[in-house]
Amino acid sequence: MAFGPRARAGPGRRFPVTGFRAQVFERMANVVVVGAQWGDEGKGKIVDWLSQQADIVVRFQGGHNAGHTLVIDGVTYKLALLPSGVVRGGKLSVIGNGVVVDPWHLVDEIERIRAQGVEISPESLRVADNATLILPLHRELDHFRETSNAGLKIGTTKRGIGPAYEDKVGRRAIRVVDLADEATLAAKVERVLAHHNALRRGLGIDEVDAEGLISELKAIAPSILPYACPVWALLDEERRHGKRILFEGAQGALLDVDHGTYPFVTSSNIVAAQAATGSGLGPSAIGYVLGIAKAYTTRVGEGPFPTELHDEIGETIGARGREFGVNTGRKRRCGWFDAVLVRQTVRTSGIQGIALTKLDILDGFETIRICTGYRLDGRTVDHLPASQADQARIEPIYETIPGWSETTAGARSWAELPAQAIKYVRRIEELIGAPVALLSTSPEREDTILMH
Ligand code: 2SA
Ligand code: GDP
Ligand code: MG
Repeated sequence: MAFGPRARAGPGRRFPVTGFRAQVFERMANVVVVGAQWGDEGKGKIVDWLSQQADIVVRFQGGHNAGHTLVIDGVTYKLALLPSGVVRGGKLSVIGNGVVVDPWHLVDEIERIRAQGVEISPESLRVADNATLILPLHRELDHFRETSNAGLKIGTTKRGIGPAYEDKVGRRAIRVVDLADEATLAAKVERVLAHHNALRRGLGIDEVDAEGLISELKAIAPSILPYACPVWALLDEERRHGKRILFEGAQGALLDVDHGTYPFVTSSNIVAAQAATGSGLGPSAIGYVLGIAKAYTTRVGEGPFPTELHDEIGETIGARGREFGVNTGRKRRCGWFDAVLVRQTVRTSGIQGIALTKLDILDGFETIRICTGYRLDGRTVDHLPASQADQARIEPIYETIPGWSETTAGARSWAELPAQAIKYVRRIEELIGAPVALLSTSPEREDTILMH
């Protein structure tokens, strides 16, 4: 076990403290930022905060289902597909092969962010030539599945993410590089439509015309191809030249297609190991895994949520925390901090430190609850069972701790925090088995406390 130089290891501390400051600021490790809950933990803010130390920011999974909010000097930027590093000058932003790219959305988002005064060019943004494209037919299928009564409703963002990943794994996807060659494109379109038109006939949806799709793709190609390159080679080369990479996760580990609350998940791997696969680097490129967790829990879409609050407290947290989808505006479900789930994601992602966000939203609560375990058929379980039926039946076991009446909003040092807030943070550390490396107390970049 490696203990960092400023480790707070001591009596009762039963987890390794891999010094964040030492790893990230002194040893200049490449950091993976991964959501430790169901997404929307505040990754955008933390990636932006960390990007001052990085040369390159890489997205490695998901697509424009992500919604990352950055507030810089009072200006709000809402990103979906573009890496958060894009708003900082002098950084290279990379969309890796693990991402599914809607080319029409990409062009729109570039324009939207440019309109906010941000420069984006093929010098500052690269897209993996082997990334999978999201086509209009993927969006239509996603929308159909979510709105018709056929099949399971997941509560997706209806952006075509799932169907695009299905085609990738089904070996019929059209990739960015295919836009460069007309003959290949035509053959690929024929192949993908052989599958989709058969499916659409069965579902009673109009078939897609091959010529129409080819001409749409040919029209968008010149706007995408200048950004395309073998990202794996570029990243490897830059790494060897000492450039520092920040891997920006989207969604959260509980939405991971393997390790999440399946089938109520997204269609990509989200856990930290995906940073390697989804960018074309080996796992040895990863130096530090930072999990992001909110001081409470939210989820958007369907699926189990053991600590969900259906009362006034849940409404208060949602209203104070402005818990609405960044892209879809959907209301997020809110509940108490679930230490069982975060403990699990600490393990499945190899999280070495946590950035705990939105502590300020809990200011003023008389008491605060933390879920420490689950009860299932009279037994106590210390993890989320894999069985869907068990997930639906588990009941949270809570510990209640006193809240604090002072404000933590905008605090920039440990010394500014009320004693009870510190106790809450310490209890979370104990329960999840990982240190809180960063604490965030407002949407603003500078309202971030480096803990060790
Ligand atoms: P999809 O569209 O196939 O990935 O949906 C599958 C599940 O994944 C969830 N999901 C998300 N959960 C939280 N935040 C997400 N991003 C946006 C945001 C969402 C928005 O930051 O607010 O604007 O509504 C995100 N993306 C996917 C989704 O809710 C399904 O449960
Ligand atoms: P992401 O998907 O993980 O990047 O998170 P989102 O952007 O979807 O949602 C997080 C929201 O919380 C955004 O509106 C952020 O500006 C905001 N936020 C981040 N950290 C804090 C914090 O510490 N306190 C408060 N009040 N808001 C925060
Ligand atoms: Mg989000």
